[in-house]
Amino acid sequence: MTESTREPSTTSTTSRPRSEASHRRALGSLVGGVNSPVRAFGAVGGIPVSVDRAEGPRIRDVDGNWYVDYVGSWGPAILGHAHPDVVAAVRAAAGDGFTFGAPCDHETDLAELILSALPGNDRIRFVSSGTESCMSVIRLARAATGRERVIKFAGNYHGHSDAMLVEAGSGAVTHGVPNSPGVVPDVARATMTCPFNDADSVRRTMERNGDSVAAVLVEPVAGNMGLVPPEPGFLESLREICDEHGSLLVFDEVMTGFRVGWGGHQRTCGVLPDLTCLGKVVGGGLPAAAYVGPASLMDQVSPAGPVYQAGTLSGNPIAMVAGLETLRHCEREGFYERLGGLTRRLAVGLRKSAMDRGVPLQTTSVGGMMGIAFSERPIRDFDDARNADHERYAEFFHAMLDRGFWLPPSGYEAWFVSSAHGEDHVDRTIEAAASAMEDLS
Ligand code: KE4
Repeated sequence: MTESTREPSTTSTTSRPRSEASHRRALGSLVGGVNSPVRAFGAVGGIPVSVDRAEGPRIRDVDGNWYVDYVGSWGPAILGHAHPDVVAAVRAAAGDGFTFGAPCDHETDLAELILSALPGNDRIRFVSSGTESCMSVIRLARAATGRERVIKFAGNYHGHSDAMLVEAGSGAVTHGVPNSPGVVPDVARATMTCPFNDADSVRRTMERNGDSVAAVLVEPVAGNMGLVPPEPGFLESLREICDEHGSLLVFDEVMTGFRVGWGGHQRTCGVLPDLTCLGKVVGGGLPAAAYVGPASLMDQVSPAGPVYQAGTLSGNPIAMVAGLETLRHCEREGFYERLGGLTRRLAVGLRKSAMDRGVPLQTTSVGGMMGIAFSERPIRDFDDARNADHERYAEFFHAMLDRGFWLPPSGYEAWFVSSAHGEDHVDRTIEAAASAMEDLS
């Protein structure tokens, strides 16, 4: 998840006076007026739109405008917003108390369901965010291997822990340098970055550093530089390379877990990681994430083992119930076939609209997630993603917002379709996009 630094010139033509007032007020107390940077519209310009309600596939702003939503709160809303079954389950659980700070069967219920979807894993630890999941997994990998270094991929985002806020130098492999003030250079140096879809760069890195690399951490389908699927053989090569050098392979499936299919991409691609990070969908929209692995690794985490990790609200009973009810819907026969078909319909339709108008647009979909890039050529890594036309994306974003469609406010983000979307929503989106593309400069 990386935002362009260029200030786009585009702003929406629709006035949203209440959103503007909300944002002005928020600026007086919330840093940047938001609680997560991407919401601030930095990559697309204009005033962030404030929301007061969402239902099914739609979201409503404080000026009363409804939009077909393709952000889905960045992935969690896979059933759409306020699904009645999830609302009912959360209401019932809330009546029993919000948090106990003690073991609760809801945690074990969700744990067993998730582990049933990820064969080869028999332990899970719930945390409250994807950042915590990825941060904890790195600590565990370092403890389990006795090694310090980690390899990640340019354009992959694993939350905001220090070790993960690392920008590669130019080109292929380099020792990491911090890409945020406050990240200690020594911490950043332990993180090396390779180009996504370039297994040879990982091989070269390992040949130089293999005996010090604790883990290779990858988004198996990259969703933080637009949507970039792994090329055939890339994940298989990472598995082989890790086996050769005794490093752990970690799939960050915070976004892809239960989004691209039941379990995650590892079920689809057949490459099994040593450890897996989960988040978003598994909490059903409430704060819950997890990391998963075999007992041989996971039982090294406290209190079963010496690797410390803890959390006041970890396994929060209401979040567990929301996750359970959500996954029970996802588990139903045909759920992912329908979701994947709808998402593909959208991707194909947008690309055709663009081609009919001579607009260079790449679209990709994997399961219930999709990506677009205004680019002459397909996006295979972060350099390609950065070279796409993000100004044109910003124009398109506002043109679609004005037409009642809520896209991610950054060309580096993936789109998310929910089971509440129907063909009519998708077809109206394609029509609106065709009209919006007519207006692109
Ligand atoms: P959180 O700490 O935001 O729950 O999860 C971090 C994370 C880890 N791994 C992957 C693959 C992720 O995509 C994320 C978070 N995703 C972003 C959107 N691309 C969250 C949106 C935001 O930062 O506001």
